[in-house]
Amino acid sequence: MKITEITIRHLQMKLKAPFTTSFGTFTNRDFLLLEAKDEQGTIGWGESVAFHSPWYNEETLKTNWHMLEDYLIPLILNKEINHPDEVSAIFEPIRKNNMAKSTIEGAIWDIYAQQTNQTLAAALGGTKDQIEVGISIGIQNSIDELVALVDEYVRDGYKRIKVKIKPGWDVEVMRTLREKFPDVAIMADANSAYRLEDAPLLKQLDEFNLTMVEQPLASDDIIDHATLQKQMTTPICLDESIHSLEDARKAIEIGATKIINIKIGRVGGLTEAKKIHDYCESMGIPVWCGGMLESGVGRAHNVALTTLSNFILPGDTASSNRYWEKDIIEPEVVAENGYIQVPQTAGIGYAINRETVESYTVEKKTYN
Ligand code: OSB
Ligand code: MG
Repeated sequence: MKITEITIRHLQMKLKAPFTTSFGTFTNRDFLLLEAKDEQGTIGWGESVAFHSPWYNEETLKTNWHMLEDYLIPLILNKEINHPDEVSAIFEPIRKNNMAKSTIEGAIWDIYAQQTNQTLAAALGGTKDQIEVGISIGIQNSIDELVALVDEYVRDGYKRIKVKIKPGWDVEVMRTLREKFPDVAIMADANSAYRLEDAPLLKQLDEFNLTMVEQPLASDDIIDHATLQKQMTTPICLDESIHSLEDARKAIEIGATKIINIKIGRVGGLTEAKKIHDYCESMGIPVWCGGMLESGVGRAHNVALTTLSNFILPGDTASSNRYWEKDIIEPEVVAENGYIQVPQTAGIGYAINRETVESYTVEKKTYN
């Protein structure tokens, strides 16, 4: 295939309810949507999961647009590509900027799957026809409000409840949840809110039989995570620290992580995500698919990736209607009893509603 035209749109979608992490609160999701067309007219879609500001990692919507416009799109346009796995080699001269790279790579995977007349899931080597999902709940104003939300999502059938924690919203919150929901799979995500000196506090979480604690310490510190893991029985799962197969290998080797959260954008695309998946499988490390409050396009990529065999634990890819009044895909992603049915049409498997896309578009530009 040869990509002959790329359109980038900045979309802004209002979240149904604000989402709060240890870094702050979102009310809107601003992101880039990328549409790529090849010489036969096949269209593929990619989503940048970078946020408006650099709180999760150093990338932002604007740095992604800059990287795409000035470096990545020129490297891709009119180049003969036989397989999406070649994209990472084409991008090798560009360091990091993984979310920007992943945006194009995802669209190329979509085109490749359509041209080979298979689902994106099958193109990746996935085998499941349904995937198990959990849900991630932001920090709430009170424990009572959190308990009410957890109750609602447990009734909805979500297979695992993840709760954001931060200093002052941690041990008592988890204790209450465990008391109220003795049999539910519960985990906590700190988004790097603690330091190794908080180990005595974090160790108290061991009482609550949590499935895991996600990214308690700094994103660039797998060494302290290894030290902490030696002191805790609850498995540590790394999110922000893992940008590549090499990061995964080192973190596993030093005992910093027993489970890995794979996010396609954070690791630079589906090809690298698959490599991490395969390596973790060979090492007996379970993985699950993280979420970045994606629109339907990113959600579709997550669903496809999760069909690979070592995605053993439920991911964060909840129903579209947990986030949006109206998503940009048709049909929307629906979790029923904690399962999402994997779409069976070629490519990402969901149609893009162009009218809805336009209604959320703040800015757009075409490159050819
Ligand atoms: O750390 O997994 C995270 C949302 C935004 C940024 C980082 C994270 C999250 C979530 C929500 O936990 C996942 C989702 O529902 O998409
Ligand atoms: Mg996380």
